Amino acid sequence: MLDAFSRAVVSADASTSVVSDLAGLKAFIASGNKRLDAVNAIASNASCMISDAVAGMICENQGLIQAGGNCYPNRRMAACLRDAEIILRYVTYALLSGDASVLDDRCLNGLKETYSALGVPTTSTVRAVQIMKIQAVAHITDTNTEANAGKKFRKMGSIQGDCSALTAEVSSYFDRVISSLS
Ligand SMILES: CCC1=C(C)/C(=C/C2=NC(=C\c3[nH]c(/C=C4\NC(=O)[C@H](C)[C@H]4CC)c(C)c3CCC(=O)O)/C(CCC(=O)O)=C2C)NC1=O
Repeated sequence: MLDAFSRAVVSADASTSVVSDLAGLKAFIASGNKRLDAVNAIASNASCMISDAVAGMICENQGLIQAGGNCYPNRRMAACLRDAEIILRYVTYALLSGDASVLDDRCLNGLKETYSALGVPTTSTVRAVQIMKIQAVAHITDTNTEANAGKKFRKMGSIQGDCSALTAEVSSYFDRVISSLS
C-alpha cells in the first residue's frame, strides 16, 4: 500500500533517480486541510450515502429483491449493503492517502471474479457506485440539495473554495471501481 509520498519514492527508485515530483508533493501538503474536509464530508455521511445508493439501485431494478434476485433474501441484502460500505470506505482511504493502491490491493483485487462466481450483477453494483460518486462530489462541494435528500438533508457547512482537484481525484477512484468491475 502506497501514499502520495511513498509513491514518489517508489517511482524515483524505479528510474534510479532522485525524488523529483516535489511540486506535486508540495501541492498535496498545501491542500491537506481541504483533503481532510473532503474525507470527512464522505465519512460522516457514509451510512446515509450507502443506504440511499443501494435503495436507488433497487428502485431502478426491483427484480433484485424478488426471489432469484441477488439482494434476496435478507442475507444477500445485508452482504450488498456491506459491500457498498466496503467500497466507499476504501475510496475514502485512497482519497486520504492521495493514492489508489490501497483501493486496488485490498478491495478491487479479485472482486470481479468473486462477483462472477457468486452471480452478483456487476451492472447493478456499478449503478450503486455511480450514485455514491455523485453523492460524494455533492457532499465535498456542499452542493447537495434538500430536493434529493428529503428529511435527511444535511450541509457540511465547510468553507467554500475551489475543490475541483479533489472532486476530480475522488471521481477517479469511483471510476476505478467501475472500470475494474466492467
Ligand atoms: C475488504 C474487501 C472485500 C470485498 C470487496 C468483499 C466483497 C465480497 N462480496 C461478497 C458477496 C456478496 N456481495 C453482494 C453484493 C450485491 N448484490 C447485489 O445484487 C448488488 C448489486 C450488490 C450490492 C451493491 C452479495 C448479495 C453477496 C452475497 C452473494 C451470495 O452469497 O450469494 C463476497 C463473498 C463472501 C461474502 O458473502 O461475504 C465478498 C468476498 N469482501 C471483502 O472482504
